[in-house]
Amino acid sequence: MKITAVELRRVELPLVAPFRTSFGTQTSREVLLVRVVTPEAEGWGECVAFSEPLYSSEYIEAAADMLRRFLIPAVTAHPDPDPYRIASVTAPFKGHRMAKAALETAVLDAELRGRGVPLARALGATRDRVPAGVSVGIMNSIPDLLDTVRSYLDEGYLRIKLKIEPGWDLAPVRAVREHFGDDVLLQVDANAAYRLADARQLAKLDPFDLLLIEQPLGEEDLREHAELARLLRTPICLDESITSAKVAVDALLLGATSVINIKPGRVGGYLEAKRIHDVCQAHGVPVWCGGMLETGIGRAANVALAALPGFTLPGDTSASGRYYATDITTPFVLRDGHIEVPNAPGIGVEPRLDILDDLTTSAEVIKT
Ligand code: OSB
Ligand code: MG
Repeated sequence: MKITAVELRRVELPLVAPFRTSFGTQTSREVLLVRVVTPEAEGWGECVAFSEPLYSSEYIEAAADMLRRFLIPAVTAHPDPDPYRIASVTAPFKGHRMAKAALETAVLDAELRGRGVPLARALGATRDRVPAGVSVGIMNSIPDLLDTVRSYLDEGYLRIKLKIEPGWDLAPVRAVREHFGDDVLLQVDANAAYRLADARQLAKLDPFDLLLIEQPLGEEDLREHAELARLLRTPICLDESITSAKVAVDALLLGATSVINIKPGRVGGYLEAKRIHDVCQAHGVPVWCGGMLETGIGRAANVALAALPGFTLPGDTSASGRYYATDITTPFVLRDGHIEVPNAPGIGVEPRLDILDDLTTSAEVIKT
């Protein structure tokens, strides 16, 4: 494989509605895209880092710097930068998994397009559509929340996830259960907003039959999550803490988690994500595909991953319209509560270059 150029492009898309989590409120999404050019094809990767390091330590400016100064030079200097070799080439540079994932995905996309192979097939997908859940932000009031949840259920979403934080946990869960019943697949996500001392408050969620509680404690709090798991009936599902397949195994063996949210960007790419899927599947541990408010580029690849057989719970793989009025690819739509898996080569979608150009805030091409 030969890479002739790599482009780093930054775009900004307004969100259809503000999205509030325990770590902040977003009204638009700044995105870093990586485009890899080879003689045979071009490939795209979306870096899932946000503008600020509030979800994790990574942020867009650092990812771009990392790519420009270390990752792209190391990969393009390699005589044969095969996608399956990228992780070992970038391994000497510590951390920065979201930056590494974006580059690996772009190279993988280019290689698969060159061979005419869809990403879903390359990863071992067994389905042609995936069930869609939706993540519902913290709202200003319970009536606002109920209106929002009602409209998502009307659209056909098959699972609701409520963002929670201290002061917005029991009341929203109770209200949603009271209004929409016990049959709604319901889970909550705290984005690390609690401490182990909050166990008694979190145990009050037990009667509501939630599928899981996502990342109640801090990213590095594996032991505390294991302790909390013994105090709750609701299963714990780690998100932020799971940074690799190795950490996933450690967390499972410690009893810190019994379900895993797989986000390819957080773990360094789709190949590592598949390893987590494989080890969880072998041990009967359910997984689902998380989201980072991706554009159609990142969403296409997530949907391919979510089509693997071990993804037994609906993911945060919502339709494009849940996030953006205008997406940079053909939008993903909800049909019967499901999203169709792209079956064209590579990630299977093309960026709409006119829209992409309009939303681009900066671009740089690194020639090799
Ligand atoms: O914790 O899963 C999360 C969005 C941004 C950052 C972190 C998270 C989320 C979501 C929404 O919950 C996921 C999505 O719909 O893309
Ligand atoms: Mg989460």
